[in-house]
Amino acid sequence: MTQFPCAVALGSNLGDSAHILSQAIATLAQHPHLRLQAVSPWYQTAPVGGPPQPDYLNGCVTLQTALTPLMLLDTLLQTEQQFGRVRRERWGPRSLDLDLLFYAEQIIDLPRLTVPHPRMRDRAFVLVPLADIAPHWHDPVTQQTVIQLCSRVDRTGIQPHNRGAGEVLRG
Ligand code: GSY
Repeated sequence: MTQFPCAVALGSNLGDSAHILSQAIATLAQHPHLRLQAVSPWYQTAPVGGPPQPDYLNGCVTLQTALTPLMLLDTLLQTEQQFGRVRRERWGPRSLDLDLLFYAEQIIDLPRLTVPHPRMRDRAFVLVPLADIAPHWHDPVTQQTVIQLCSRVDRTGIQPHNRGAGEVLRG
């Protein structure tokens, strides 16, 4: 079966975010139809938008899957719910956010899903960790690579987290 390379952003600012992110990645890694490829370092990031809220912990993963984009979206939503995600305010704090950024180099425009993620190009909290693991991924909409997109965003408020993802994965 054809495997498609995908990139997913992770974020958390409620609860023990480092633990939640590492457990979410462990859950995705155990999924029978997902093959985890790379995990970025974590970054502590100032919140963008919404009400006053705590800093986020953000990171990205790349994976391979034969799931369709909507099946992958549903898997990500189920994983969010497993970690207590309750959708309250649109831009409010959350225990776990999983956003599908890229599905190969496909452009997808469905009522439930837009890929590449429509706001990722403005978000340093997505592009900085993504550039660590997929700098040459090609955005099919802008024709820019991730490293090019990353060079255009303001990194103010983005700091490496003292507990990197590798350490979290090792327990
Ligand atoms: O869209 C993801 C949730 N989110 C974040 C986030 O993950 N990180 C930062 N720094 N700000 C955010 N604002 C929202 S909404």
